[in-house]
Amino acid sequence: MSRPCFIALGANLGDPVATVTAAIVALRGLPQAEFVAASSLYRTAPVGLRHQPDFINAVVELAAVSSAPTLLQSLFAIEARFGRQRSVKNAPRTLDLDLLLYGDEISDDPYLTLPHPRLHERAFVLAPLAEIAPRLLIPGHGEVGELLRHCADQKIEKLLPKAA
Ligand code: PH2
Ligand code: MG
Ligand code: MG
Repeated sequence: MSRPCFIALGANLGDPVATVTAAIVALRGLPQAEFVAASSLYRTAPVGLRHQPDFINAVVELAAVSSAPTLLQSLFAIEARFGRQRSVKNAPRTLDLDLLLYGDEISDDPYLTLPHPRLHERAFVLAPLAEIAPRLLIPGHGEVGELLRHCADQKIEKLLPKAA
């Protein structure tokens, strides 16, 4: 049985548009999950650590057949392939892949908290998520579209698709 799962992509070092675009291709190729949908790319102001470049963000939906920890390992492997180095929390990064939701699984394990503990308050996650799943319910918080309306003060801009 497969589970609907949602992955947030974020990048703000190097060429973030190229990286996020290539990371979506990498997620499509994961053997343990089927691709369902990808959002547009968004340019977003940094949340948390302020003085760093704007981010490019997007969200992908997969139908996963592996367990959540196994999927997470695959996400770490893709991050590493794109040169991710871990330093301080919220530091600039070449690629960040966060597992937002894994079916209706709820977990307070600090290694993998589900749903992602801050997703309901971040426009850079909610706007791309609302594009592909506006009625999705975030357990304990409510509907994605409604949560996004509460983040109207956060600066985000949808990028136009590149002309062929
Ligand atoms: N990721 C963070 C912290 N702040 N801000 C934006 N705009 N986009 C991100 O992806 C992001 C962030 C931690 O992962
Ligand atoms: Mg993150
Ligand atoms: Mg992360």
